Parts: sequence; structure tokens; C-alpha cells
Amino acid sequence: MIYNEEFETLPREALEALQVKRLQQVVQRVYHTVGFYKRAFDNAGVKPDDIRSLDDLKRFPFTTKQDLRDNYPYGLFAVPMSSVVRVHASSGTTGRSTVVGYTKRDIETWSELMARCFVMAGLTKNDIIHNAYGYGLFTGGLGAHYGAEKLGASVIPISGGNTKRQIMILQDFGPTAICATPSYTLYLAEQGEEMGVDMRALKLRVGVLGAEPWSEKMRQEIENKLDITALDIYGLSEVMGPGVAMECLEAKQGLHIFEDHFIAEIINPETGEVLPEGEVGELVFTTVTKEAFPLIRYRTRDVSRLVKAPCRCGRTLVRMDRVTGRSDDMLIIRGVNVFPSQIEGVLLNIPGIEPHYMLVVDREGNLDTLEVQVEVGEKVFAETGEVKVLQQLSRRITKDIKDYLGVSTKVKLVEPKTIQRFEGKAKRVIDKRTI
Ligand code: DLL
Repeated sequence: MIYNEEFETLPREALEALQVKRLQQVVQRVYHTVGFYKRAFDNAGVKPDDIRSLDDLKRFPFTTKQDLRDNYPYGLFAVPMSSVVRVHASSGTTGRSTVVGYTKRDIETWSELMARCFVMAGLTKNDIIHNAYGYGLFTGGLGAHYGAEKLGASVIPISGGNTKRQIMILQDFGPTAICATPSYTLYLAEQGEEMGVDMRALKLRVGVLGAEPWSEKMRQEIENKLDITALDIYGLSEVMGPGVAMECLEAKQGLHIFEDHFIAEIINPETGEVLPEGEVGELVFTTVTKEAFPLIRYRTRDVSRLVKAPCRCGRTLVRMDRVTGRSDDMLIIRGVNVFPSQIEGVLLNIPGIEPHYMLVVDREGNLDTLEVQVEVGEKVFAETGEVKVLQQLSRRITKDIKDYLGVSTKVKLVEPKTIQRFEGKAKRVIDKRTI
């Protein structure tokens, strides 16, 4: 089944003609409504009229996460706030995270794209969807929720956390599909087993899983433990949220990008050069229908590959490979995006510690763990042999990181001068996860 037969199966020529038309409109619009784009285009010596074909897009400048931060919170919005009906944000709970906005029509578009994803996963209005993506500033919860309602399915808005209750609801409410991060899905499966629940006997049939990188091996584990088909969903707040691309049930080979709304390019992250189809590089998206927060050539930092070959499911939409990594240092810890520099920012505001730290990321029982090792200042160390003071310090660090970035950590205070020093680029992260 295909939710929007017309737009998901357009012949490539017609699809590209539609993209060019929409691209011309959005480029005109941002040039005249968002100061940032006017300056960026002027600096690059390009004008909105320069778009005559899709190929002309590569002459336009990139937009980066830094640009979003520099224009925090609403500087890149292309409509007045009176037309914005929702905001979301990624990376952390406060501070200069990236803030995105939606008009009423943007929410409708997003809901449709999420509905397309659910249908791509074989779901209908007769399904009951257990939505364990977090509700709040994160786009996962509400994004999936609106899409499920648009489809007419029944949503259980359980959100994240409270695992025992989730398992009870999985048994009692009889959901046929689950939305969650792949690592949390595995965790749920294992916790259920530990509680003596036969997790394969639940009514669950499909998982629509994403928001973090995962592997074929994890897919098999999830499918075995829950007796479901596990499919990959991709998205990012800046571009929309979940539902930028989705894997189809029929082929399970690559994620279809909704090209009537987003133009995808793959670039060499070092040079910015556009790479030919089939080569691995950094994904770049241009949104062509968004009203509140259009983005031109946004560098996602996600590493993937594009394949235009026809798909068994009948959709003509280009497919991207599952995202295996990033071309920057962003970490995804239990679905929360964290940059080492943000943790550094929190640490620098706490008296008594040194700006020498190391982040150790691991996975215990399918849940990510983050340990922050940080040096105590000489003075504090010399003056306070007292364990209590050190405990207080460590609690403060844990609390501040949780408050500012929304991620739980284990803090390990270490003696002065014990964390490795680097002559060149500092290595701040040890990621031990094997996914
Ligand atoms: O994670 C949106 C989302 C919610 C996608 C629910 C899928 C399901 P952000 O919090 O802005 O948005 O994080 C976006 O997460 O740039 C990728 O690095 C990573 N990511 C998202 N989906 C996948 C996936 C949401 N399927 C960032 N595989 C992106 C690998 C993913 N990485």
C-alpha cells in the first residue's frame, strides 16, 4: 500500500520538474524574507533567478548548525510568529540548541509524511501504535503522534521511560506497532523477558525505529526477540523531524526520501563538492515546501549514500542507505543529541574543576551510558581530603549536565593531571559501543 500514490510514484522527470518549480519558489521566498539568506546569497554571488535546473542548486551556499545557533532562536524563521503554531528544539533542554518552527500547513505536511511512513511499514487505520518516542521539544513523540492520527490509527502516547509500565501496556492494550529508538526497543524486549513476559507472544507486528544509528545485527536481534519486522525511520528536527525518509516493508533496503518535499545531495564533507549518485558522503537537504523554517542546503553531518534504482515497492523516490555515522563529533546518547563542547560548556561553569575531561560512552544491557571523567583542581584536591566535598561536586556536575543537556551521566572525578594531554586536536570521547 502507498499513502500518496500520486506523489510517491512520480516518474523521475515529473518529480524533478516539480522539485525545480518548488525550489525556485523557496529560494525566492527566503531571499526576500530571511536576512541571513539574503546576505549568504549575496556573498556567494548568486541570485534566486539563478535556479533554472536542479543542477544550479550546487552554486548556492550551505547552511550549517552553527548558522542556526548564530540565529538562535527565531532568526531563520521565514514567517512572523503569529503564523507559527509549534516550535521544537534539538540538543539539550536549554542553551543554544537549534530551534525550529512550523506553520499550520507545515504540521499538516509533516503529519502526511509520517502517515506515509506508517503505510510504508504496512500499517493501516486498524493498527494500534505504541508511541515510545519522547513527547516534548524532541520531534519524535509529537511527529509520530500526528502521523498516526492522520492515518486514523489508534495512538498510545506513552512517551519514553517508565519501562515496567510500558511492558504492562504492551501486554494489556495490544498495540500492533511500536515507535521507539532501536536501543530502547531492545531494552524493552529484554526487560520484558526478565519480568517473565513472553515478548514474542505480544500482538506487536512492526517497529518503526530510528533517531539513532543502528545496524543489521541489531535489527535481527529486535526482530527475534519481539517477533516483529523492524524498519528504519530517519529524520532531523532542522529538516522537519521524523519522516524525512523511511524504509519500506517490501524491500527493506534503504530509506525512501520524500523528494517532493526535500531535495537530497551527497557531498564530500572535506571539500563541499557534490558527489555522484552511489558515492558515500555527507547528506545535505533543501526543504522545498516548508513555510516557517525553510532550509537551503543544510549540512546534516550524517553519512550515507543515495540510490535512484527502482524499488520493488513501486515508489520512485530515491533511497538513502542507513546512516552509519557522522562527519562531526555529535553523540547520540539514549536518543539525546550531545556535542562534547556542550558538556565542556557546563563543566567550565563549575568552580573547583579543571577543563580537562574525557567522555566514555558505552552500552550496558542495550542502554547507552555516559561517564564524564573530569579533573579536580589542585586547590580543591589539596584542601579537601574530604570525601563529602568531592561527592557534592560530582552531584553538582551530574545535575548540571542533566539540567542543561537532558542527559544522565556518571561522573568520575580524577586527580589533577591524570587525564591525557594532547598536542594536537584533543580526543575527548571514547565510544565503546558496538551496534
Ligand atoms: O532524531 C528525529 C527522529 C525522531 C527521527 C524519531 C526518527 C525517529 P533530532 O533529535 O534532531 O531528530 O536528531 C537528528 O539523529 O541528524 C541523525 O544523526 C540521527 N538519526 C535520526 N534518525 C536516524 C536513523 C530526530 N534512522 C539526528 N539512523 C540525525 C541513524 C539517525 N541516525
